[in-house]
Amino acid sequence: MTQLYLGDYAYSSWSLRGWLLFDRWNIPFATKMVDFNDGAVADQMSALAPARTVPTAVFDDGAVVSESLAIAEELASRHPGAGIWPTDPKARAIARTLASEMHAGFTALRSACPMNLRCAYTGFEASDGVQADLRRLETIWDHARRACAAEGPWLCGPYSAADAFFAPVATRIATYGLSVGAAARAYVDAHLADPAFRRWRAMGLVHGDDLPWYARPCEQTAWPGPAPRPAGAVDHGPAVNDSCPCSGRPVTHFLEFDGRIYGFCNAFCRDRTAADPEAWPAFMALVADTGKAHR
Ligand SMILES: N[C@@H](CCC(=O)N[C@@H](CS)C(=O)NCC(=O)O)C(=O)O
Repeated sequence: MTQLYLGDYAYSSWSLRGWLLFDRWNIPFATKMVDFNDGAVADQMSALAPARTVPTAVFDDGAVVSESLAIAEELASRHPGAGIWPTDPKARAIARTLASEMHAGFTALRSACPMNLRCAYTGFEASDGVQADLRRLETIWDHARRACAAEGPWLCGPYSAADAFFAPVATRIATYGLSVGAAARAYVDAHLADPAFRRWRAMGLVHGDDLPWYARPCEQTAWPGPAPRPAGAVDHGPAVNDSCPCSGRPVTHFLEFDGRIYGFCNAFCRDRTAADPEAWPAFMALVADTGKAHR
């Protein structure tokens, strides 16, 4: 199975792009985490040199692909029916153009506003460079939507790799309270509500330390996306289920949600579910089945 090397769920914007390219299209992979609090990424990945950044995908044939745009293209070639790029040639060309521009640009926004999925700020002052990046984003997003006659929330028709590339940009606009027009705001909101993004963020809320070098000296405000439904870890069962909804393995860790106790096979599985229960389809299916059984 493809091994996908990822950095921190809360802070690694390129890792989020790489992960979405797999998760959004249900392409199987095994996660290999690099710890941003444990020295240089390149050192932790020395076995894969010259790769030195995350995400890096190692395919079954040994190909090491360490640029997120190349991961998108490789996945599209290796899974031609998946729909990673739009099927319509014109929409595909536009999606590729947008993803490439994202990959190469928006440096003012990227350096002033590092992705941080653990908090949101008020009072952040956007520099002229950041504002210019925002105007450019609005221009190319509007162009894509018009040229592709996109009817849903995404840029080029159905969700494509171009949208995966802009997911971390959307979070920056939301969490730094950056000013954009209504169409761009709706696009940002679609990303924040996307279940795949919510799963990634749920993992970011519970895995790893707070990394102070990503913090900005601004007042914090509430998370700008959908509020997760409340759930919390508990010490003991019994749980309504014997096997973990994530893995099928026997339950060892417990979570209370909506008045019932559910079991999981490890603390991470439980905690990421507690962080945003509705983002995890297998868990919500278990909740629905349990509800039916008790009716
Ligand atoms: N061009 C690369 C950029 C990847 C990148 O810069 N990843 C960051 C994490 S978000 C990283 O690994 N940084 C570690 C370092 O530069 O040492 C891509 O498209 O994947």
